Amino acid sequence: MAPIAIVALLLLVTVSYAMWYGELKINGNVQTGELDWEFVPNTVIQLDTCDFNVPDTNVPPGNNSEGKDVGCTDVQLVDTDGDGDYDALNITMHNVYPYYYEHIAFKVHNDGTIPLKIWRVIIDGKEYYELNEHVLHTGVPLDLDGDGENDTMIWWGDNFGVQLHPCESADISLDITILQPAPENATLHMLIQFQAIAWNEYESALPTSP
Ligand SMILES: [Ca+2]
Ligand SMILES: [Ca+2]
Ligand SMILES: [Ca+2]
Ligand SMILES: [Ca+2]
Repeated sequence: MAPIAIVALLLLVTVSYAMWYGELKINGNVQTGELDWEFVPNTVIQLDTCDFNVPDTNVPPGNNSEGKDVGCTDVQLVDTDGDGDYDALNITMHNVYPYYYEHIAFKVHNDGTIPLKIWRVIIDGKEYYELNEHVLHTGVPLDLDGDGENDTMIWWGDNFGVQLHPCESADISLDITILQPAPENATLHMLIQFQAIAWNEYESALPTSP
């Protein structure tokens, strides 16, 4: 081979290698991007705040025909992992009673660099997955006062498992109903933590038997 041809070949190989290496680096960056998300501050909306007087809503609707304001719900955003973003709801229901109903909605935002999914919630230390698919119609029963009987039911709104690209946000909501075994005038508390996962790890990270 003529020396000029060898130089040309070497040049071609070098350019190809540089292009291939560049592509690898780009893919590598996608894989190792930052998984980060937050509750957007000031997006919490609720039916029955404790900040001012609101007539209680009961289920079935119309139970509270006199429009009494007996109970109320306090919602605070908490940063449980100390990364500077809110990731949990601290919910305290004051003076509540069977059939008391509350609705809470908020926005979650992907402030990292890779697509993610809201993966699971942890309520007072217990993990829940795939909330829409498995318990949409039956709800999640909870025993918040620890007497062995479920006293509270949660139904989740949409957007669990939804894919959020960087900078995207989604609305998530929950309905809370106090059940019959709850005592009158109870103060019930729960901490609901949310955890997200990289979009491509979501399926493999779900428990096999929910
Ligand atoms: Ca975060
Ligand atoms: Ca109220
Ligand atoms: Ca946090
Ligand atoms: Ca209970």
